[in-house]
Amino acid sequence: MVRIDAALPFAFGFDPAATALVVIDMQRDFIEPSGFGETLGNDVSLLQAIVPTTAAMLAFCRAKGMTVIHTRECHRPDLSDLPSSKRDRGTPRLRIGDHGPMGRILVAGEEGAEIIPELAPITGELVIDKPGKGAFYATSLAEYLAENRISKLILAGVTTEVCVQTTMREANDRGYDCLLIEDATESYFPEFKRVTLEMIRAQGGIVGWTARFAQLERAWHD
Ligand code: TIU
Repeated sequence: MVRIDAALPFAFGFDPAATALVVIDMQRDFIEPSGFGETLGNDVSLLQAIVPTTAAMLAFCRAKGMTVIHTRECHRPDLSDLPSSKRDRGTPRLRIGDHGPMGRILVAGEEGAEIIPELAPITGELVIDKPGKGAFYATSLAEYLAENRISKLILAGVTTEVCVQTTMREANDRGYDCLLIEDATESYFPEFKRVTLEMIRAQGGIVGWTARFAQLERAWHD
């Protein structure tokens, strides 16, 4: 059992054999210029700041033999899993499925939908393609976790208040204890990240826990 005493709002304990690291949507479309994130009007450079910490955490969890799962927000090439409400929302420069410099925006198999090379999955790691913001909606994630007897999740990735928070809430409702790593998640809106971390751990951990990567590392060595 590993116990992070410094986690908020109180200590987070977990059995590494029954815990998975879930890295959410660290894709070129969100993190590099000319992808989905930028077409929505965001400054994607903000997200690049968490890449070194996320890479270090990935290496650490792999070395400890933990289950690692990656997700990608993307759609089938025929867009049959893309509701018109999602495609037609707002006035982006390019819409999902349109051709951009990294291929078709947020479409499976295109360059932009790939996970950035620094965080590329390795053999044996599950990669979940998801059409929604949450990783449980219309995916096999719940079945995979049950089959592998996973009861707790450690989360990282982007963006904090959109896909990460939605996934964490979906998991929390399904009975998973969830820990979000503060310096391995980021938002295009720093204020949204700050308040999301606060709302997750408010009311006695209504959605779950948060901690920094160094606190996770230290807990393992104590
Ligand atoms: N726009 C935004 O902040 N996020 C998304 O659209 N997807 C994810 O968070 N992955």
